[in-house]
Amino acid sequence: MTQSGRRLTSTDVAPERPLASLADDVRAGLLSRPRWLSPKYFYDDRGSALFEAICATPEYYPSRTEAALLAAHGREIVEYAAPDHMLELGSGSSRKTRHLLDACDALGQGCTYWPFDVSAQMMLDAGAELVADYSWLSVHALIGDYTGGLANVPLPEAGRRLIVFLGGTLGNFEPPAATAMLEQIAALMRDGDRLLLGVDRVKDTATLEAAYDDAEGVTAQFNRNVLRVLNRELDANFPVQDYSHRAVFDRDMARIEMRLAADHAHRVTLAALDTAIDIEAGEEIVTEFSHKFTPDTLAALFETAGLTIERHFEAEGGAYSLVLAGKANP
Ligand code: SAH
Ligand code: AVI
Repeated sequence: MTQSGRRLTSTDVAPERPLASLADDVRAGLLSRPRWLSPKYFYDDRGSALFEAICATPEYYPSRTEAALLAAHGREIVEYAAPDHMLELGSGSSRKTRHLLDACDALGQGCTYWPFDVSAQMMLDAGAELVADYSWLSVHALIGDYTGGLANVPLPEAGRRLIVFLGGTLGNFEPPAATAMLEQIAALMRDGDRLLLGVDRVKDTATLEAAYDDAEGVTAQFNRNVLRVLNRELDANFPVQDYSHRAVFDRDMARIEMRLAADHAHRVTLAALDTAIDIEAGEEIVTEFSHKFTPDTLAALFETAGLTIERHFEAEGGAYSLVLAGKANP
């Protein structure tokens, strides 16, 4: 554990089960059809900064819609959950979490904060700002990959827990993995503990596709960033600028599919893998799914995971959902 100031600590969280390496994931994904890459590889320092920039685009409504819900209902959420410890999965910049911390502040609810993210620098920078801004707050940054499981998260035994998973990030899992993730969250919860989950909702195709293909091209840069990560980490030579960004809403699957399409045929060498791949003109690599929910699909997901929805805060027109849940049979 490193200590950078008395109220900010950081710990590496060991995966509970072996995780595939980047090399293994890339071998499996890029050699299969359709070709795919895991979205967790977007988030190096540049990717994390680009995600923040996406949140500031006029088209990407999920972030500001969720922020408005947290601003409006943060106090009620904190009053209801009365957390002693708040664990946030995929916390990123922790920007929206401030609404919950402000509510803790206003209610005199002492609470420790446990952000958990694979993007360490972004989390540590955010943690340093939080301890500077909230004099009562201790931040225990957890560095790791939550797809490796949550059993090794070192939460204190005593005290009520609020587990926070914002931004619609659960939607980046395919349905079986989303259920498994909620089950793992449920396994961390005891009587009186709560989950606060933010998810995006199914809506018209134009709004959804614009949110993932902003006019300024920030999302396109974010998408292509995964190829830069492979170039750097695997000594590869993807011609990054020769891939076009695509974002398509598949209504049957209720998900946005982000892809990168090769503008021309080329051979990519991945020196660290001792492999070369021939990519045809127009060939696509799937880089992210972003599933969207309805009240019914949300209810089914929670029920399967053994969680009961206790409060549901909806944005105008059902654009976005913030859900507070407890364990069905604690
Ligand atoms: N919750 C924030 C950030 C969302 S972006 C918000 O709503 O604005 C998704 C975040 O999840 C990023 O910070 C990214 O680094 C993190 N993340 C993605 N995959 C992850 C994984 N497998 N394990 C841990 N963190 C992950
Ligand atoms: C982090 N995650 C919920 C974002 C989403 O909307 O699926 C990532 C993102 N991809 C493109 N824009 C934003």
